[in-house]
Amino acid sequence: MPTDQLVADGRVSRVDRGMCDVLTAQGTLRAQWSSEIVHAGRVDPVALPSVGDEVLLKTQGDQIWLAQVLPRRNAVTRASVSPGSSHHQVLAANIDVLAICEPCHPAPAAGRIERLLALAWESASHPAVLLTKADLDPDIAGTLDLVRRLALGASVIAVSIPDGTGLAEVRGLTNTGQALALLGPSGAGKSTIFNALLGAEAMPTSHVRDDGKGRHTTAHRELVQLDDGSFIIDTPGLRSIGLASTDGLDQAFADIVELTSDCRFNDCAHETEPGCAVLDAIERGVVPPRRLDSYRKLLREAAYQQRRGDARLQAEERARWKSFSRQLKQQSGRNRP
Ligand SMILES: Nc1nc2c(ncn2[C@@H]2O[C@H](COP(=O)(O)OP(=O)(O)OP(=O)(O)O)[C@@H](O)[C@H]2O)c(=O)[nH]1
Ligand SMILES: [Mg+2]
Ligand SMILES: [Zn+2]
Repeated sequence: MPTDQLVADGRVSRVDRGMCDVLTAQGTLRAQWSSEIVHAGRVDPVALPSVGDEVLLKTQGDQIWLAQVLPRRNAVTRASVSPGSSHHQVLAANIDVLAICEPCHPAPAAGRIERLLALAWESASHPAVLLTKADLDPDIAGTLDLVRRLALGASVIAVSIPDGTGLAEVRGLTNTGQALALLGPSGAGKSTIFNALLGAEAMPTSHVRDDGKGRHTTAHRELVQLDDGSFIIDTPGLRSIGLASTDGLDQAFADIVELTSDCRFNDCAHETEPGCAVLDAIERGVVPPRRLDSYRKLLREAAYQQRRGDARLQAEERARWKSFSRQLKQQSGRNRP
């Protein structure tokens, strides 16, 4: 009898330090990370299992081990928040729809939506904007119109849990086997939507503070499978989220990018140049000046993060080369007569 055998494949539903819950055909199994996984995570934390990952499990005696993380179709990744590290953090893996939750009340934050849209495009998941607490917005049609103009190419849905508005549309965003992740600030109503879709109070929710801020009620990421076979992921409220690369910005700001091809100068910075199509659109009220500022700010920030990431990759490459040449030297020393 082999002591080491494959038991199941499945999808990671929750990650704790060194352990994962995995949804499998045999139900939810709790698995410990194998030493290979721990080692890979030391080299690059991005390799560690994340909610949404498809994984292989093995048993050894009574213990279930997470043996392998299968290649990801995509990952929602944010730039490291700690200044000392240039490693990125995977928020969720294999995500088909990234549902950006933004409360209508008191007012949606345009800059935050734009930032998360860039994150969604960068991860190659389809972006949706869920305008939550629509029941508290006296002009929901106006809010929808405003957000649709800055969320080009994304599904924008008004959601209200007390009257069930928008829930069917949210359900319609994914098919069997596809995954939708809820992302947004604390208090936006992510867990309330998660519970409503699931039809159970699986995640605790809590009132927002008097200043309108959430209480960071959800502390871990959690994936569940709905009756229709799709997966949904609840996440803790985002405090800050850095873009790891500039890759999603062209799509998030497709209107501005398209205008730039009409600028008189190829290297137009859209600041004071004559014949600038972007400035002209702002003058005509087609593009709000806030949106150009937002694009510039995110571009600067993401370019910086990308450079940090590239510098880390180069340093790792150099370290690998050094260790390889050292090995060669040792070997040729040993082979000497
Ligand atoms: N009026 C109204 N209130 C809502 C709606 N959805 C959520 N809320 C309320 O908003 C508050 C925050 O909801 P949560 O679901 O806990 O928010 P969250 O985004 O999960 O917050 P964190 O877990 O802290 O990130 C709760 O008091 C909810 O009852 C809605 O559609 N309408
Ligand atoms: Mg929550
Ligand atoms: Zn220009």
